[in-house]
Amino acid sequence: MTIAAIATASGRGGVAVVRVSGPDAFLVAERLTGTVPKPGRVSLRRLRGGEDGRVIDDAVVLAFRAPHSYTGEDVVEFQCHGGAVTPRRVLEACFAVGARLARRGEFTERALLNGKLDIEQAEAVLDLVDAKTDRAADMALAGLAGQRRQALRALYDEALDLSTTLEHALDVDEGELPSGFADGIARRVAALRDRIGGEIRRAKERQILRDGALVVLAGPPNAGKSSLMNALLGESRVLVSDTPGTTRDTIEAWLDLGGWPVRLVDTAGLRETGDAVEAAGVRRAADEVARADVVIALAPLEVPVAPGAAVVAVHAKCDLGRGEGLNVSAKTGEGLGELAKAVAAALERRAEMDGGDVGGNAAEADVAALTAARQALSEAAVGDPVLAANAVRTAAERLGVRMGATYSADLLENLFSRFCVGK
Ligand SMILES: Nc1nc2c(ncn2[C@@H]2O[C@H](COP(=O)(O)OP(=O)(O)O)[C@@H](O)[C@H]2O)c(=O)[nH]1
Ligand SMILES: [Mg+2]
Repeated sequence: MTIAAIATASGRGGVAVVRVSGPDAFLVAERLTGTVPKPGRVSLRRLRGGEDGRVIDDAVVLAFRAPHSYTGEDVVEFQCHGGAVTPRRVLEACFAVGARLARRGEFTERALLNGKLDIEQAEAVLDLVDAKTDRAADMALAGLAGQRRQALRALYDEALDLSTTLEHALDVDEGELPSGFADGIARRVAALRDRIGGEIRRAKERQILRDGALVVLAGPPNAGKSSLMNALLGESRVLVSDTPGTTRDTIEAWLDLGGWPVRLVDTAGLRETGDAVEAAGVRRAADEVARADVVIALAPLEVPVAPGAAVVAVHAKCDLGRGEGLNVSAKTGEGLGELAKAVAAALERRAEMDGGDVGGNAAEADVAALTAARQALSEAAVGDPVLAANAVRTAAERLGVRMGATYSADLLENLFSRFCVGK
């Protein structure tokens, strides 16, 4: 079945792309333009549609023959004028000659089914579209190039090779082993552990870069939280006033902090209050603090933070007088750069930490498998050759889970439901 969709974001724009994929893609193009498009050639064509065959646009037409296309099928793309009307009319013209509307992620799903992409690369496509910082986009591109898979494969191969070597050694007399055999094994095990550690760090970094980190400003009313939010954003996003209790709800904005995509949240000042609305705001503030990856605390915190969360202690309004912690002033800008650096450093450390939630995406599953493999390798250091061989084999198996990974229908559905129509 031939599918079609508007691949560009909706709204007012100079150009929009209508993408068509499937066995009848070239036929669709022929019906709209009057000529069969030439693969690999760019042409400017008049598009006709509607019941009366009226002119609907002049568009640039690109054609790709299977398998040399994004989906691996015949693909035609119309680069038409943007806006609310033209792309819709081009799309409707495609429907009129037999195409149907693509589901979310269906182009990428077809690419996956036709072997043009693997699941990691399909995820990377989504990450690239969703990327909020340069660093997040670079990470997605590395995933698209298959770097993550290659790194895992290299670790798996080494674990497997070590395991084979050890098991072979169990079968021969100790005297027949080359001198320094045990030391050599110990060195390789240690080196593999370190490499796995590096890969865990990268997988965690991928997770933070994908989801964004939650950074929460917290402290008593009038401490200067909203002013600091505005100063960090470089714009007047939040209302600032000398009346305590001005901010009653949580207010958030995306921010690039040293390449880390950060959801920065300003909260109601933490205090006892008789005002019901303010009290609800204070509860919300405490909830955000409890979830935060990093809390920027403008006073000692009296509410709990999540395990592993970092607290950056700040002395605000330092233009009025200096104090403990990082001295910052929203008014003069002093210390803002240092604050951004401190938060970025806290996120770096968080990427290095062990543990963490294990949920539905590939990065999280990688972290779990890598952590289990590293744990198994710690047990290989005990010196007993049988135990060591078992431990290394377990490590190889843990990594292997992520190599020949099979994916359930649920996982695929979950992945593609996060795409937009047209991708
Ligand atoms: N001198 C000075 N005053 C500040 C600074 N930051 C905030 N203020 C003032 O402190 C008061 C409370 O600020 P606000 O950001 O609303 O605090 P919040 O209640 O913690 O959100 C306002 O009158 C601000 O103008 C600063 O860096 N220097
Ligand atoms: Mg405020």
